[in-house]
Amino acid sequence: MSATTSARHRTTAAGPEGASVAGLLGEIADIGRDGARGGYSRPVFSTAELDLRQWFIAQAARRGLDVETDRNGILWAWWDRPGSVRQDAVVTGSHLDSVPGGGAFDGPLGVASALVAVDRLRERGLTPAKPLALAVFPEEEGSRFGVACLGSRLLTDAIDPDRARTLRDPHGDTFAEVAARAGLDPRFIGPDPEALGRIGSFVELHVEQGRGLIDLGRPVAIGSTILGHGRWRISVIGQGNHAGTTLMEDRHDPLIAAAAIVQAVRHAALQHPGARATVGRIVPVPGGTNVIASSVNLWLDVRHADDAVTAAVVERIHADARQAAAVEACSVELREESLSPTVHFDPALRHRLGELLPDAPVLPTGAGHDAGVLAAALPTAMLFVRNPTGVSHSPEEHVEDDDAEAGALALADVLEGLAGRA
Ligand code: HGY
Ligand code: MN
Ligand code: MN
Repeated sequence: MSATTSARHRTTAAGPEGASVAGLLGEIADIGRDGARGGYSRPVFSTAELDLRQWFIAQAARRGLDVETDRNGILWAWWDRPGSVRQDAVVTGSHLDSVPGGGAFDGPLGVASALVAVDRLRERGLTPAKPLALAVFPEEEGSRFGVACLGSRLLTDAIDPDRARTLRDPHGDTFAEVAARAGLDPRFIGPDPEALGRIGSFVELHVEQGRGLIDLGRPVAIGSTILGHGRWRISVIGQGNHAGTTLMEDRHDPLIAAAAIVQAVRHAALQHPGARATVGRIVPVPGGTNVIASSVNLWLDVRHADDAVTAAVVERIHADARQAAAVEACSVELREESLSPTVHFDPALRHRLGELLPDAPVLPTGAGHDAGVLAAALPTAMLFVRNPTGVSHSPEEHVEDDDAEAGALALADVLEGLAGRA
């Protein structure tokens, strides 16, 4: 695949009648189930996620959409009149990759709702005046290569392509190697001003990752802001040794320091109202039951509306980490892996959505999204759909069928309002 063209996928007959969001999600319900963790593990370009991509391509083709894969692995399914110029397009979509042991809705709800919104608009007899496109972004969760929203960051020149190519997954495979196996040419990943230039506005529908809509008793909300957030890797280096032959007083055990650091993370967050800080992943090396680790890697996720506070929390944690390491005669390194400032969605677009969905409340989110990355380059907005558990990044994440349909209908209203009728 060359830098400019991209793989096209054949289109066939018109779409299915009466597809529902729940029905579409039911079609993929067995893809990527994680028997060990529960929920779903669908890392980008894994067999599971590739199967989901093929499912989307088939669903889009059944709707007569013109599907292409771009240089960064983003899928674009176009609904426009033959020969029309693809500019000022109204784009909607989300992602299909998941966190380890994630829920069924984070990402796929937005993709399935986009397909059903096309069905609803077709049933209304709509021919959109502006080009419409459905998009699927790779590696939104950053679960395999560590950088969230990698696809939309590449598209918008928000990450150096050389850095992206050399990102490694937990098995040591680089993004370049894995992307090549998925059919991309890693030489050409990177900024794509032509693809970006086609988009007039982007609206992402997503399961709400919180309890706002439950408490308000509404099915759908409009997004206002995305909380600033970043990821850091903390490495503690000690002395690997034998668990049985090393006296306690002779140990330099990085896991001891790491345990203190995890506690320090909670403490630092609590010192700053509104801050959120998490260690969700900790990996001792080599990781043997009868082995004192030689080093430990922890990944830190810190979020706050004020980027200066985020920096202060990280600095506090870094100072505590150095102290904890020193006590155990270990050393510590902190490395920023990604940082996203707080995003305020485009006010004019948000106002327009408010006109189109007058009953929808406006809610912030603490979760990052591709809509947040794209916001640096073009007007973006989000819709959230009620999640009765309020839980996400867990198998307990849920959306009731009726709310899912309400979300798709709201998305259809937004797409029609933004794209207009030809
Ligand atoms: O981590 C996040 O906020 C998003 O779910 N990727
Ligand atoms: Mn998501
Ligand atoms: Mn997520």
